[in-house]
Amino acid sequence: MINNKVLAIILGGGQGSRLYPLTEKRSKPAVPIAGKYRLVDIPISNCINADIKRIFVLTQFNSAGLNKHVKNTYQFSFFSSAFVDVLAAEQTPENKTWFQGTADAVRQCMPHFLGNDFEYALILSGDQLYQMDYDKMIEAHEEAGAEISIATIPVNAKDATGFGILKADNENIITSFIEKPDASLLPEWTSEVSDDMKAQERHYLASMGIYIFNKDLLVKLMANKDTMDFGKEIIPQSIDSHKTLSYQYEGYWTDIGTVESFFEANLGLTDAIPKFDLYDNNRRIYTHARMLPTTKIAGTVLDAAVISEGCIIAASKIEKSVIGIRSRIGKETTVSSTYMMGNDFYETLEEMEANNIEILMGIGERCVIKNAILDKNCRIGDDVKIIGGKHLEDIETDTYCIKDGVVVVKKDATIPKNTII
Ligand code: ADQ
Ligand code: ADP
Repeated sequence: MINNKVLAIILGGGQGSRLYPLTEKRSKPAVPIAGKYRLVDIPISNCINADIKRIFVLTQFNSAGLNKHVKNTYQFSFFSSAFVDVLAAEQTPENKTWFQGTADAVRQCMPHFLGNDFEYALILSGDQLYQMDYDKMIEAHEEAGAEISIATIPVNAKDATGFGILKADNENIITSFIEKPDASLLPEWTSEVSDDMKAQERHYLASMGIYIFNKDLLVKLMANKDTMDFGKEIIPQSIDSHKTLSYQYEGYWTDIGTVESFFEANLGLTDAIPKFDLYDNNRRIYTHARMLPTTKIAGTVLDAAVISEGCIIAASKIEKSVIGIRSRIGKETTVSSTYMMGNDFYETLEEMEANNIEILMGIGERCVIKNAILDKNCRIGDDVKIIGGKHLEDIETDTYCIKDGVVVVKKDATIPKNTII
């Protein structure tokens, strides 16, 4: 029973500034992904699939959306020890500040963890898209007699400077580690990798930011109040004195911590065979069971479109786009290369009349939307053109941002009719 031994700790995010404006009104783990899920569903589902069901989610600030989502989704039997608890940074007489880094987040929450019986702490990032069998990683950790294990993946030179890079011996024990090396240092950091990885020029072994720590060691390391970060301090300082295993993974894994990578990962789901497999019987991704009605579509050409439940669509064309729950799209509108997150609720006909709403939730008629992310509950008027692209400069207005060429319409924003972005 792995669940008895392992406590999972999901690092739900610092300030979340790289995902702004998606994190303007919610904490990072609550950001909607893939039409009907939230970021936090990914690591939680990976845990549940590995029979790890005692899970803490650490977040910088509490958001009603995150708490409600976790409470509504992860309900376990009254007689089971399973739980998913959100821990937000809190001011106490000992701690007057927010989490100062990943290790500080874990340190500040240690009293909550130690109230549980466990042998291993599995520390996970909250902003990665992947399906990994953590139970196999725990087995490898036990077999090697390691005190720390780090999940690792071969990456190319371009990506290597953004990760912790390491070298391991023949037994996969880590011998050296450098956090985010300068490009000039890379030649010293290549590793022997499989032919498949070589063919993709992935010569560097990167930390995936997924760690197993033996409980006693974690308690000891957390007693040092000067270390704030795992990648920058704890890991490089520990590898010499504590047996640290590199657990190599070669499946699909991507960071979704920036607007650009988040956008690419979502649109990747429209591929004929997406790298992230939501249709896997054994590695299911869980989310809030909303009991929504089916989607209704009239006169729309759909090409590589991922459409969630409860939508009402009359668009002329939707291509290479992910359309979130309860979305409404008006007639003669075309949507391409766009992630529309959908709506939290339906406006009733009475509400529409009583409030004298001019622009309904969703996208109006005769619009053209391309290279955009539309956050929840936004109202796009008729005849609006939003066409993102790399030629656009980064800007921010009250209702939208442009980041890396992607136009991000903010949550609850209204874009008046005839607007051209
Ligand atoms: P980064 O991803 O740059 O590198 P970091 O910004 O510390 O590291 O984030 C790690 C995870 O912790 C993310 O999910 C983030 O949202 C969360 N996090 C950050 N600060 C937090 C805080 N104050 N409170 C709660 N959660 C917080 C790390 C490692 C690298 C490794 C990459 C792999 O340091 O060695 O290669 O992850 O992505
Ligand atoms: P999700 O679908 O994202 O899992 P819910 O369906 O539980 O979440 O609810 C989404 C949010 O929308 C909730 O916070 C709910 O209170 C809010 N909501 C529901 N109906 C309305 C309404 N008529 N006006 C404003 N907010 C609403």
